[in-house]
Amino acid sequence: MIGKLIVFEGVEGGGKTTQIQLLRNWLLEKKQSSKLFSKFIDIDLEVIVTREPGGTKLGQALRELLLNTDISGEQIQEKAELLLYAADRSQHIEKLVKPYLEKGAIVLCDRFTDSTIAYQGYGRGLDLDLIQKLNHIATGGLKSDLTFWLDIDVKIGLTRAKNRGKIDRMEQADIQFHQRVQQGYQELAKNNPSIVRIDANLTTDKIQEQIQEVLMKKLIEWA
Ligand code: Z5A
Repeated sequence: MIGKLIVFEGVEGGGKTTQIQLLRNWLLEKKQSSKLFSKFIDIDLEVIVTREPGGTKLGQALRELLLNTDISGEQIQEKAELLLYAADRSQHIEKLVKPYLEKGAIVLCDRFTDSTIAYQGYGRGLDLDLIQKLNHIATGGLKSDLTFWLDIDVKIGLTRAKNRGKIDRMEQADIQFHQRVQQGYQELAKNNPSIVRIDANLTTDKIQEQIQEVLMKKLIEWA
């Protein structure tokens, strides 16, 4: 694969969506102006923004089932939830992520395999080995080239998410669940050098600065 997969992770309200949009604009701006970028990025090359769940048409339907409390009319069981996230990922990788990486695009993805480890593994308490295997099946072994972990205080993140409007099924879980998810991210970051921690308790601009600084170094390394 000649493209690069850059993933954003973290608990709710960390600002992933906001930061991904800012980074996309920055990359597109840089692409026109910098020698480094034109060496690395073909002039016609795309910067793709996508997410899990919901990066494909099937994924969009699965996202509705997973996050909209009213839609299924019955409680989704934990293993069923795990398998729905895996189905979304498998479709996403085959239909969208791999084809764009093969074309050499930069794919900015809001959540990926670490979300399943953090939410279904640490949050729900499902078996971590099983999740690793399932992640491997769903991705066909594809890994992110760089993961930004937007590390925010759980309470601040949930408050931000709630202030934004209606909260979804996952966000309605109790605070202890979200704290276990946070612990999952801490463990993942400890054991995986491709995860870069970003202090997400700061202003939008300060967070973006940290992200750009890390990515600039990576782009030089990759070029
Ligand atoms: N999930 C799972 O369980 N297992 C899996 O395998 C996968 C996912 C892939 C998907 O939700 C849900 O699925 C998620 C995990 C689960 N659970 N939940 N809940 P999602 O990814 O679509 O949504 P989210 O994770 O809840 O993200 P979010 O709430 O949309 O937050 P965000 O994208 O990180 O932040 P944002 O939308 O950019 O910002 C949130 C608000 O804060 C918004 O009003 C901003 O204007 C504001 N904001 C952003 N940055 C700042 C700063 N710096 N200061 C102040 N305010 C800010």
